[in-house]
Amino acid sequence: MLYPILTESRLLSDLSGVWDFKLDDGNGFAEEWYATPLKDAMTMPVPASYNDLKEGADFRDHYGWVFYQRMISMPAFAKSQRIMLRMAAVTHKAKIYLNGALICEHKGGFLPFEVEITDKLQNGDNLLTIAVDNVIDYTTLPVGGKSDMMGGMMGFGGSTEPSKPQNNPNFDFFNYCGITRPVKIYTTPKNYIADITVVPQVNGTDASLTYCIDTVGEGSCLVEVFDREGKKMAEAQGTEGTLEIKDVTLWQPLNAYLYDIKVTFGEDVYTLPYGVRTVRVEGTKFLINERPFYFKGYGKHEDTFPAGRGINLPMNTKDISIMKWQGANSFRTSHYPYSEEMMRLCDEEGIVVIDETTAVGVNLDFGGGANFNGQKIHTFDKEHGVQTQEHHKDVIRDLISRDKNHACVVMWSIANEPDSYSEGAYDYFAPLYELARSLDPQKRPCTLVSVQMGTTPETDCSAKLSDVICLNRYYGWYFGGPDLVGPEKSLRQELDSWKTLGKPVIFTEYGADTVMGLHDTTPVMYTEEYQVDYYKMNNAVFDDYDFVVGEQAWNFADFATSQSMLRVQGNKKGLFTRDRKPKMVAHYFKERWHSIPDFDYKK
Ligand code: BDP
Repeated sequence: MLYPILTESRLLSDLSGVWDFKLDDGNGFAEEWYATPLKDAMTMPVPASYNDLKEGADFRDHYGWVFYQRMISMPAFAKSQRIMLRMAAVTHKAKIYLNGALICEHKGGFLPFEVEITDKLQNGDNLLTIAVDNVIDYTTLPVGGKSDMMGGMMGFGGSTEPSKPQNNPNFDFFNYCGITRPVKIYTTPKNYIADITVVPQVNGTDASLTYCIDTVGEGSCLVEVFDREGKKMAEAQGTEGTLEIKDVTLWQPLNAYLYDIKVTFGEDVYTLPYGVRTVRVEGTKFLINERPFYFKGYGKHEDTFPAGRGINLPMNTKDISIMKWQGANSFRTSHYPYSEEMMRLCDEEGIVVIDETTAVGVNLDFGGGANFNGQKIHTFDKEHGVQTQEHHKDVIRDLISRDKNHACVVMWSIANEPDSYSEGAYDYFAPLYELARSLDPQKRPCTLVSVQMGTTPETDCSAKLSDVICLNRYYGWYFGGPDLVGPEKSLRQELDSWKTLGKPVIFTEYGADTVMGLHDTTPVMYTEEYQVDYYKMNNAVFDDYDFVVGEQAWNFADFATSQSMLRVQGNKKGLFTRDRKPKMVAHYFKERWHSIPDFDYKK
């Protein structure tokens, strides 16, 4: 799916601004709130998560639908064109109404969808209503549990009956929702470019790009490649073909180079920024441009105050600047696809990305199996377990369709900490890997991010299915700690067992909650000193194993999550605070990462 841009043939209008807004009181649909201007509406910015923008727990923790509304109209000169309404992310479900008529529905809160409105627009003003649902359950991704997962982590299992219906995230981040990314209108000519796919191949100093242009209607197709100075480097005719670039400048981690691929089809013109690089796994090495790469970075969140998960362009820019300050080269889009703007920025800035789906919480073992009111239900139990596989496929389709051309994306993460070790896991995941591999034109490596639940290469289906083994491990935090000697031993034992697979291993999470400002001469848990000792122990072990090809700390920054006794106003495992101030450990990592080269770290 193409990112909407303004070109010589396409008009683009961003509907960001302050919209009318109302929480559903249970009567919204029956009273057809979408059909007339909302009564007693409050103001609400789009895009943003709404939760932190007005006061009170009832507002923040609202369960169910909300309504957003505004007027739209199109200039007469645009009416000869094809007019599209495009939502970049509505969390988690959306119903779109135009002048009271339902024109589109969508499930899944982190990927774009669009609807043609050419023939639906009236002259003059049109009432646009977007109803948004935040309910998560066993059919959604992320998964909502039957009872409180974080409470379960304390060992109490289940909780007392809540006073009203509420979401129980089966994951550790706040269930922010709303219209979190831009809503845009764009036009195309009636004959138009629907999609562009480009696959790079590098031969010595040259590259050949195999391309395929999906078009609708009649027209001839021209594809041209320009370098940064605007010099034409290659061109080809037709909707399929090859573009040969002599003396190619490769896209490199932290040394990005983007060409412009300009596609002209009849009257339609679209320009795609494009980095040329290769990615593959060989033995225990992760090769970018045929050189062994070492991942230094983090799991992140899209989480800032007060926008919640709402897009925050300045913070994205700041985050990448901090990453470079620290000597990092990569991150994982834990635990959902990030905004298209962030992906474009990573292309531009040379940040390497592991691109994750919204599949978090596909695991009913959390909280000691606290789900289903304390009864142990198998995650993949046909009747009572999760019912997410079909939706999971849709998410993979939409994610790859959106991100397939990004140079920054080097691997797909099919899920975070799923139950990949129980009966039914292989049958659930094997088709998903197959789908991802068949859809990705660049055939990037695929992984899932493994949970520390006694999973071993024998029990974890990731061992068979993944090209790279990604481990989330908390030796010295949830498992051991404050003693670090025992955990170190266990970590080494575990790595010895993964060694036999002959695949590369990346630590995609390891970390310790740390409240900025807590200090002690003898480190105790939650102090900045303990966080440093924790990471020193883990990193020393990683350094001893040559098949460990990456370390991504959990988390880049502190972030909001559900309340529990384990969370001190949020998850505090950040190397930085939520407002991006460095904890002591940030300086430790800065020194470490600047001394580790991006390539050829481990021979
Ligand atoms: C892992 C999850 C991550 C949590 C983290 C933690 O993947 O989402 O935030 O643990 O406990 O299990 O901090």
